[in-house]
Amino acid sequence: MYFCGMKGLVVKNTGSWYVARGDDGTLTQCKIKGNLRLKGFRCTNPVAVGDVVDFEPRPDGTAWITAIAARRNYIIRRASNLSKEFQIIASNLDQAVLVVTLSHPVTNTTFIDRFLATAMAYRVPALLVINKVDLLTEDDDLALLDAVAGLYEHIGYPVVRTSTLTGEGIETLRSSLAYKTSLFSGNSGVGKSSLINLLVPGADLRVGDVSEAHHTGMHTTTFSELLDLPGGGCLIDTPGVKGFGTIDFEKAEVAHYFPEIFETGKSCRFDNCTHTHEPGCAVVDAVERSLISQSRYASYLSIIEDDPNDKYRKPF
Ligand SMILES: Nc1nc2c(ncn2[C@@H]2O[C@H](COP(=O)(O)OP(=O)(O)O)[C@@H](O)[C@H]2O)c(=O)[nH]1
Ligand SMILES: [Mg+2]
Ligand SMILES: [Zn+2]
Repeated sequence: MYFCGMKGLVVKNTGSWYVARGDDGTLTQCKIKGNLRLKGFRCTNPVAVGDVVDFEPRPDGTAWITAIAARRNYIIRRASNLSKEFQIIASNLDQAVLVVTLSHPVTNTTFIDRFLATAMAYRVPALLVINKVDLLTEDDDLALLDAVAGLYEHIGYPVVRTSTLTGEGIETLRSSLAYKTSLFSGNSGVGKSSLINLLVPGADLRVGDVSEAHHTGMHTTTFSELLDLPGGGCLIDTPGVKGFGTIDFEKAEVAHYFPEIFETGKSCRFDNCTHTHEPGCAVVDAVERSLISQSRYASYLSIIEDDPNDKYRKPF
């Protein structure tokens, strides 16, 4: 037998199997060879949806993944809160989409800010989708919507307001996703599956699926799938992965991932200002003068206070 290696894109990860798609569109079920390991960190699942891999077909029609092509970027998270093991959620992304809602359910801003900071740390541009805007009808609700959208737009994040019920914003979202590989994330119940069903005809994802709750506990396997957009580009759906705001940042680097805090921090008296207690802190001053949002600053503090005793985090 001659070795006949093939190349493919990983389009599905079930936890025990990966599905690789070859250039001709054929799908092959693959497993990892035991010796395929990632350097630098312990990882329960070294291959991710979005990876380009070499695979070696076996007589039974399945294959071994033998190599992973260098990744442009990737997003990982802890396998569980206290775990030292990591899961790669997806790789080679053009953007990370976070779907949020301001009611039913309310997405908390710390969750949003951690997501945005983490995406930036991984050098993946983020897009914020505010879904269920049809529920926002009272003046107060509309003012809140404008305030939240305005806050993130002002910082530089693209924001799309959508409703899967009325169709508002769906075309705008469609064009923001065209020709790109986008990770789709968000708390359960915000309408991810509903949005994907509109964007990917035939996706047929279950809507209002409460069983997702079972996947949010400890030691869950990562199930993700790449779905092709009809006009070009694709979405990576990761049911059970709400977000990825749980990586360890080095305290001093957190401000780098809050663009407005980073910009303002250039005017602090001390170069190594943590924007907490130092005299002459331009950030604290800007928060007091409402030039930086209270909620963003609170999120910043919550991240730097995460685990002060943590050792310097190894670069992944
Ligand atoms: N009012 C309203 N409800 C929505 C919208 N999008 C989704 N829903 C509802 O929200 C619930 C959760 O939707 P689903 O797509 O399963 O959310 P997921 O958990 O993020 O995948 C379902 O009952 C949907 O019908 C929307 O734009 N407006
Ligand atoms: Mg869903
Ligand atoms: Zn400062």
